[in-house]
Amino acid sequence: MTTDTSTGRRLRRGLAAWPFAVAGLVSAAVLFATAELVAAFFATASSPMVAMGAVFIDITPPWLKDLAIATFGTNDKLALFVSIGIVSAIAAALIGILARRRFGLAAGTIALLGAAIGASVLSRPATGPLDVLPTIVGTLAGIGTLRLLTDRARAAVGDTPAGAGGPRRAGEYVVRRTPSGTTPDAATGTRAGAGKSSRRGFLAAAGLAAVAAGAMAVGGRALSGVRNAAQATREALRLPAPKTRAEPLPAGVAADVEGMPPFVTPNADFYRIDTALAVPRIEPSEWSLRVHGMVEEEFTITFDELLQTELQETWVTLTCVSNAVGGDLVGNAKWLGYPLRSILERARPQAGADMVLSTSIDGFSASTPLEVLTDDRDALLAVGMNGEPLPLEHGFPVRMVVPGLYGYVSATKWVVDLEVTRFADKAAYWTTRGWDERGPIKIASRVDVPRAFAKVPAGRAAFGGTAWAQQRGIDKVQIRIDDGEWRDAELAAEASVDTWRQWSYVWEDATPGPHSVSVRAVDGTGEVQTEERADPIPNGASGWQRIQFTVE
Ligand SMILES: Nc1nc2c(c(=O)[nH]1)N[C@H]1C(S)=C(S)[C@@H](COP(=O)(O)O)O[C@H]1N2
Ligand SMILES: [Mo]
Repeated sequence: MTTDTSTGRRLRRGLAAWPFAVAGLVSAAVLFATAELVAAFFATASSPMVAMGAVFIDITPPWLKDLAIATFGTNDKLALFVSIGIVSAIAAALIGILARRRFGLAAGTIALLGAAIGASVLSRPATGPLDVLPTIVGTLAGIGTLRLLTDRARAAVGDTPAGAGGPRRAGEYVVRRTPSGTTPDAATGTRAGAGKSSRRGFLAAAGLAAVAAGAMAVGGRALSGVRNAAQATREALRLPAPKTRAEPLPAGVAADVEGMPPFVTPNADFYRIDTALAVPRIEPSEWSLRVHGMVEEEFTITFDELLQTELQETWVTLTCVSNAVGGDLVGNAKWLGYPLRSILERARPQAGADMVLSTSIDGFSASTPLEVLTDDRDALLAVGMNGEPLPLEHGFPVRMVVPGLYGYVSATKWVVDLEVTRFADKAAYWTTRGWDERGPIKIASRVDVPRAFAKVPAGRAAFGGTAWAQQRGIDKVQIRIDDGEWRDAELAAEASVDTWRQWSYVWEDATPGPHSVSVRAVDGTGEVQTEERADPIPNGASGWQRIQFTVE
């Protein structure tokens, strides 16, 4: 029963590589898990996963970011972690296979990758030199594990040390070639000398290391949860009552159509867009905002001081510039905060300044025209959202909310720095990545009911949707069924020019068959939403939404 043709040999040698691939995978798991555990004691961005992901997000070209948001929506970060995981797993398996014959080279490769991860940790805005410790400890643990597992894997497959004087350096191993026909247990695919006990030894060691990695990863998560004082502080925090309350919502702000989104978006359902892989956790007692640049008076304000100001409440619909026509990167909330106008009055901007660069603790920045922050709109340094402190992922403890501008140029979460400057002198995060330095919100309208490709019963069909043009308000919404006439939809009550407005329309005699419905809006200045299609980049999508549905 000799199968020792050269193909058979290659096949068996290939099969014999799997323990090394496993050794590589388990070592990588140990590397990341150890680092995660140690990272619980350092900045969030000291975690290799977080730092690598953050760097990746920063260097992602805008088209890829758009594609990711279009494909995965707000799961884009999960998709990123999964991708990083897959690429790391493949690399780890290959390094494991390399370690079989060239352990030094494999260890060197890991050290090099460790250095690259360390560099990405250091490149994050909220990290210092000590924050590379988790990566260093993790890398050493990873290399150590690979050493142990490689030795056991060699024993398991029956590799023997290279003979002195051979082409390999001392200490390195060669794959043992069994002479034809003498492999005692060829049928089971194992090699001579690779006894069951050494295979078990390898599996036990690899299993143990994998379990240890799992425990460290879980432990690290739990530990950083315990150390997440910000969440506990937020839960205990009671915000003061506003000095100026928001206007109560008029009756009838919600269109009476089944399946419409609520007029006020609950915090838990509010869209989330940011570059932060790990949500920054800022203790309010450690938060302060520095106001500086082209101002007469530079100052710093603490969270307690902010809460003692005359807080104001206001309804504002926030929109993301990446929102596609008909998309849902938009939400409406009641915000509580201190007018940015008042902050800037105190700072007294100098002549020539035309922009405020707001920066978050994690390095994101937005360029907002100075005039927008000093005119009479309700631009807020916000601390509350729908009657609660800001959720951590929406900027706790303090963010900006500016009616009329897309979030990327105005809504800085975890804001810690305001610099009064000039557009000519400074550029914000997305401006350096191909987006316009200014981003006023375009008129938009959307069909929420029916959903695209829905089946609608014949007879009386109810349509409903949402339109927005912050700062100008919505004066009219029109819909068109198939290629018919534009018909005026019924507008629900308006809460303010800064909030979205719902609309409805009843098609009394919906005829069976496939149909489409298009929507367009007119804002408070009489401007009609343009039909011209534009992509989100560089300053927001435009065009009329048209959806297909079937009447049955
Ligand atoms: N710190 C920080 N703030 C940020 C961003 C960010 O990436 N980092 N993204 C902005 C963008 S693009 C938008 S649309 C809004 C979204 O706010 P939300 O996540 O609370 O809905 O936040 C803005 N503020
Ligand atoms: Mo955005």
